[in-house]
Amino acid sequence: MSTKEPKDAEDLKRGFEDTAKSLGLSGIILQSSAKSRIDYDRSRDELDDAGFSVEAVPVDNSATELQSISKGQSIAAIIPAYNEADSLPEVITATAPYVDDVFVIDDASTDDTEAVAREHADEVVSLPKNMGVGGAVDTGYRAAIRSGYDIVIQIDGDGQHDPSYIPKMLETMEDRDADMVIGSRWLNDSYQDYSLVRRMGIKFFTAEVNVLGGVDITDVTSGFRAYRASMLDDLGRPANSHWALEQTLEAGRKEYIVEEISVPMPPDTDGSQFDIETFAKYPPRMMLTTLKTLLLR
Ligand SMILES: Nc1nc2c(ncn2[C@@H]2O[C@H](COP(=O)(O)OP(=O)(O)OP(=O)(O)O)[C@@H](O)[C@H]2O)c(=O)[nH]1
Ligand SMILES: [Mg+2]
Repeated sequence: MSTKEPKDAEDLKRGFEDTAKSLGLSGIILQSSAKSRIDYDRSRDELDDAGFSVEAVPVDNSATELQSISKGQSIAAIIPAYNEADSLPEVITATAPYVDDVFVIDDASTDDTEAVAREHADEVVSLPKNMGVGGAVDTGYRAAIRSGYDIVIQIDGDGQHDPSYIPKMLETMEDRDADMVIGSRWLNDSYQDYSLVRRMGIKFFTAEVNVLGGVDITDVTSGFRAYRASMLDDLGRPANSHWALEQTLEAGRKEYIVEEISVPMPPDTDGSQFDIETFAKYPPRMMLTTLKTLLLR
């Protein structure tokens, strides 16, 4: 059950109860916030004590297997979002069970992204002007570091990244003692659905980072990542264009351990930043980013 007006919520609740009673049901569990998964066992126990209807008890993340994977370390998800009002609720809801808190960085969207984020996320940072993906993710890193989280998950707000891969990322981080884990579309078939130009670009710059940064990865432009906050704190602030190249190269050169897992990632046909102009500017800007990282970091 999710609605903005409290009065409507009460009406809706009564409506559900009346319908359930008329159907002869023995009780109902109501969920007013879609932020967490429902702990059905505990909700049923509460229902036994409370009567006909009860508010759903959320899954307690600290009790889940996930906490044993991440050894009790605190985890924040950061979601950069620019005009993602349609996809954002589902992304937040699906991410929340795997982390302690979900931060949305609204990059001065012109649609309802901010309102949607405030309804579903734990924390919302609203940027006063559009900063681009690099600026938005860096704002998220700083917010998570300031709040003392141990691990940061970065996931896009457009629905391209499947949050159910987060446990695998955390497991890989622990098993391989990694500082960064990247979700790669090159370790499965999904890269084949991207345009030839885009694939060539990703291939080329990934090879470049592998050679110059001493890492061994397949998908440097992926924005689905897990980080140790201590490493993020040690890296410089990535500039807006090509934050992923800059960040991965710097991490490699500073000898942080960068690992990957396979994550299927369909191309985004809606609202992609990869228009003709971006393609044209891509190679020189990537080169500049590389030089800057090599010389200044
Ligand atoms: N395009 C764009 N995205 C932004 C901006 N600020 C934050 N974002 C968010 O950053 C994330 C990545 O942006 P995308 O445009 O999806 O970039 P991408 O996934 O590398 O490219 P596509 O495969 O074309 O989607 C999304 O969640 C965006 O909403 C911005 O100024 N422009
Ligand atoms: Mg995208």
